[in-house]
Amino acid sequence: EETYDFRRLEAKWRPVWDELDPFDTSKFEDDRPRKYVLDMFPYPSGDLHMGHAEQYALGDAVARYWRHRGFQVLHPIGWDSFGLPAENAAIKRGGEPREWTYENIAQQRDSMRRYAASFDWNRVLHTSDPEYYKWNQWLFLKMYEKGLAYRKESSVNWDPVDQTVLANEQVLADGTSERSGAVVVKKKLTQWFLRITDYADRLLEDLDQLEGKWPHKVLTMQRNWIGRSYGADVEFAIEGRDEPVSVFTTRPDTLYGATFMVVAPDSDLAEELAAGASEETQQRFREYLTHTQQMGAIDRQNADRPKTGVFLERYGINPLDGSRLPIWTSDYVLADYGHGAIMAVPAHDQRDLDFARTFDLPIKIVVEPTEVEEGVEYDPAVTGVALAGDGQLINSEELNGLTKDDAIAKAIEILAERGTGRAAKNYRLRDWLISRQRYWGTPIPIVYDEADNEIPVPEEQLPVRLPDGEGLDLKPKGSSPLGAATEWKTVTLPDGSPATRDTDTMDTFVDSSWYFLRFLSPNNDAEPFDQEELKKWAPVDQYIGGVEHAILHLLYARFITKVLYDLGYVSFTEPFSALLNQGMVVLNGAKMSKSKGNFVKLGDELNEHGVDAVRTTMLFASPPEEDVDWADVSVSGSGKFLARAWRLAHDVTSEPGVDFTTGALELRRVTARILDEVPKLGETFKYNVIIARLMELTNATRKAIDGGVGAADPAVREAAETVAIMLDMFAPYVAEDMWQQLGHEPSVALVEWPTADPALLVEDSVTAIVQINGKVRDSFDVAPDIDEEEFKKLALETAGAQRNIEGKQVVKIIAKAPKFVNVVVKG
Ligand code: ANZ
Repeated sequence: EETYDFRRLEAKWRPVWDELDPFDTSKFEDDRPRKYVLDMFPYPSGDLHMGHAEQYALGDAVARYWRHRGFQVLHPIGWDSFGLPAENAAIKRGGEPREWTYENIAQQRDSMRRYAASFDWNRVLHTSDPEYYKWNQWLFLKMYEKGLAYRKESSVNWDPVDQTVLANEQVLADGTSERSGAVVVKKKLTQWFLRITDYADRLLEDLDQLEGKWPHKVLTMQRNWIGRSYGADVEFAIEGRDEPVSVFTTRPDTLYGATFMVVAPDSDLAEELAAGASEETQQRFREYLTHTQQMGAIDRQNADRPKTGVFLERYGINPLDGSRLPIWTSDYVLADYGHGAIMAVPAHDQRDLDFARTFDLPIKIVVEPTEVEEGVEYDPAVTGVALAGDGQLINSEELNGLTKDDAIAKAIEILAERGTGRAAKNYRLRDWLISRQRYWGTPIPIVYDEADNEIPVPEEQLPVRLPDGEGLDLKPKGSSPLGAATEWKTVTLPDGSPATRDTDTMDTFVDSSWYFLRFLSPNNDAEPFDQEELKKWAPVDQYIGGVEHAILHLLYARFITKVLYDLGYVSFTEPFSALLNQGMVVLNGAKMSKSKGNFVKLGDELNEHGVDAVRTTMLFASPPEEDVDWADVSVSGSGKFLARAWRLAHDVTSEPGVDFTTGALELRRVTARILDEVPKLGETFKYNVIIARLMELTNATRKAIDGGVGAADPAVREAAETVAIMLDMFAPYVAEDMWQQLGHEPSVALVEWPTADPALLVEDSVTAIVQINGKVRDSFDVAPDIDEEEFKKLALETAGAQRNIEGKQVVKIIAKAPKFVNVVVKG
């Protein structure tokens, strides 16, 4: 065992750790404080890749760091194992999603064990196990009881390739499906929703608690996604219609400037209004509607598109001044925001202005801008730029002279008095659509009687097991494959009458919305999570994962946590107290992908350089939030460093337990500085700096061994032990082997860091400045605790002082030991 060999170390320590199981949280339980460190759990598509390697190197450094700081750490792992990739793989290759899924899990699990991630392997869960998804169903039923799960016919996002419904969150900015890349279209279906909009205010306001603990960018994305705006609902009477039409506006102050109304083409209202129009208009409306439905959601919200629309030959009445407003339909008004209809104020809203200029509709200024320069044209009709800023109300009767904000308040007051409007809030957030017409997911625990009444499956009958996929046609066809599972879907009610199961499955984001709680007691079959364990560990202290989950997963997990709080199951309202987003691993600045041919295989890297070198490289390359460019790193460089570190332990000749205080002072100081600095660096995830410090300490120790100090000096052992304990965060195999070489028992992962002796942190000398008549003439090194007289004497003895005093008379010496001396001379 004379040379460092990562293969030998990996083969040696894996079985020892398997046996020792050092991260079994329950086994090592005591009174120390606790931390719950959670890595976002993986989807089992194939083996681990470079992205996983980055994420788990980071998450593991966090977990190991807190263990060395004296905490009990819960660091669990499981698999997010339901979902489309498994189903699509099964369709492509034949066979069952189940086989593919569990084979991949087995492979990933082996890779993670090799990767030496410090997980508690006794808490593994798979969301596709009935023992897990039973509790998804339980959660659904609890929410159903509270009216938080409901069924509704609605226009949904439809992925024509995967033939399934998508949540709004799964439709990308360009209107395509996050999953298949297909352009998403709208379709009407009866589906299950979770009432997340009831929680919109809390989801928004509680983000304030996370300021400074979550990345700012993520908080902003969540805020924008919820998208709350304040304004008013205003009712417009419609000629020839009994009921008025409500519009939502953030600018009720501009009511006198409304010159037309616009309804969303795909709203029920548009269809109804069009039905009363001429045959020709009806025809144009139908064509326009078809055109609108083919457009992607985001394309539609692009404000810069040329405006199009159809006049519906109907009129609304302005509730303030009674003016007649022509009603148009246009795709820039969305059916599912506000009321799907707007009052258009072209002078003050850009989209309305563009529309008015396209169709030659009147433009009326009602807010005179505050800052108008003499002679500069600001009329929107001329400039084409709407006046969206602050100003003073004009042309607006009782609102005249008011500022924008006062006018908003006043307009709401007037509308409320007359019963034609009220203050209102609006959200971009929609209820969470969870029905999926796919096989590989959690069955929805509802049956329907012959009259289509919803009947929840009684809790004691859970889980509703997913039937065998064998023999089912999984190909997407617009309805769930489970519809063909005749035997499974047909049930008999207690009164003997027949009923049919819901054949859709749940969005897999339901699975991941609460999995962090299941880790607390994954084998409990009486409850979703154990209250005792909950008290000990939850909420998650540090969550680690990719920024791609900034909206979807995190919002849903926050929502479900609040629901569980309201139901009395948990005592906290936010699931993740702190969040860290790791960067990506890229190659030459580009994202790696198989199709681009710039794909680095993790397996190859591990085989060539070893686990420790790959992990160390991942964290040494940059601060964890930044991307790692694999073209710029030196994995073999990391390997060489680890070999040098390992060699230190090998060379130490003193016995364990030797008195460090008798060791060489200079090296002891280096060690003490690192012991002092690393805990602080770790708190802010500066692992790259920690690794650099360990390199310095390794070099200093080598110098001491090969120089005068020698391998037997206690300071050398102290340094080598420090390297071993700290390296455990990044290179667990090397660390464990060093620890053993140094005469200790495994595992180094459970060893607390020693604290630095404060005496060693004190600088042994400081540099003092010598001034003559205020001019710096020399400097000299002194002990920090030097006394004043001695200090003056040494100052006067410096060459610079001597030279400048010679032949002159010293009038005064002003000294501030140990920093400076000023000698005042004359002559
Ligand atoms: C009149 C007005 C005048 C407006 C003005 C704005 C400026 P946020 O802030 O996003 O909530 N709006 C309302 N419902 C809409 C829908 N379904 N589709 C498209 N636009 C809709 O935006 C609220 C504003 O967006 C509302 O205020 C309305 O236009 C428009 F000087 O009403 B406003």
